Amino acid sequence: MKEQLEKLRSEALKALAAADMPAALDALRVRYLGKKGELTAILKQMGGLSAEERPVIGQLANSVRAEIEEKIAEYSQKLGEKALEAKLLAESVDVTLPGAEFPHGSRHPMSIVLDEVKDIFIGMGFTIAEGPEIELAEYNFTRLNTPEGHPARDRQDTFYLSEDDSVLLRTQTSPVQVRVMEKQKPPIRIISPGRVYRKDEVDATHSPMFHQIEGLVVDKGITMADLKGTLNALVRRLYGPDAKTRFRPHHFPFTEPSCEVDVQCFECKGEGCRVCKGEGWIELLGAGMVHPKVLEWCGIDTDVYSGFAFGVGLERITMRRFGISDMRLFFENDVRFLNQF
Ligand code: 2NL
Repeated sequence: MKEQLEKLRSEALKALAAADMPAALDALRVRYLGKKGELTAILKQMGGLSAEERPVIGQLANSVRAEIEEKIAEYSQKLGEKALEAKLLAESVDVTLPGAEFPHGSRHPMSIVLDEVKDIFIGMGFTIAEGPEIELAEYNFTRLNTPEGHPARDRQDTFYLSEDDSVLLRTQTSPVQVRVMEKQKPPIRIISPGRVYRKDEVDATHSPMFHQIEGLVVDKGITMADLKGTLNALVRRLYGPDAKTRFRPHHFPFTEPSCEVDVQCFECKGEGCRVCKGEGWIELLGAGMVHPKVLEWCGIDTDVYSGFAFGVGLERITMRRFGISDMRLFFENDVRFLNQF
């Protein structure tokens, strides 16, 4: 029995030393020390031993068991440490590696200029007003002193959405301002930027969809001087403090009197060149004193209040601002163009 126990000890220790996984250690524990294991099988023969031999063999069996248990504990801890080390190594990150580059977009030139214009007007106490792109002809035309039959309502120029021409894609953002005047008592100081639609063929300076920024001021004692001061401030903020302006008489149905505002050509300083087509001036926007009928139809008392309004094309001022000669570049989304801003 002594030899059997010694053989079991050396076999078990060899097998334990070769185990490479915690599960293998467990299996060996069952095989050698389990209830139906090899050690138990040997001890079953104890009955045939003499009284002197029994305690000697018993002691040896206990020391074999203790030694195997000790080794199992030792190897099991070692295997655990090895597994943790391997896991940490597999999960390790080299924090000194350069980060993955994230491609940055850039702002659209028209967004840049629109934000500038908004800032300029917010600085003068204006708020931003927005409204629907699908409008009633009532608000887009009639309420702006452009009655049925007026040439500006031509089916050739306007995207009508209903057979009776009562619903359309707005041709200007003025209807937004009419809706504000209807609801809000003066003083009113707003700008209304947004998309507008006209049946134009696409070329370098035309598009069936473009962007307009309209402005409206209604208060007591508003005169043409307020119009000139406000629009001069806009032009000088956009094109520099030395930009020269010219106010020319014009006609719009919704303003009286009306004017167009030109800025002196930055290329030739008024001499006349290719950029300004020999004029020395470049047309920038339209404006005027709000027609009394337009105010009255919104319930504003023209004995007390007066106002001025203006409209400017965002594409046009952006082209002038960055020296862009073709409007189609704004809508084609070519990154070689867009990345330059
Ligand atoms: C242009 C320039 C303009 C207005 C827009 C306006 C708005 C209201 C009342 C009166 Cl609510 N006027 N807007 C005024 C003058 C010019 O746009 O070239 N339009 C065809």
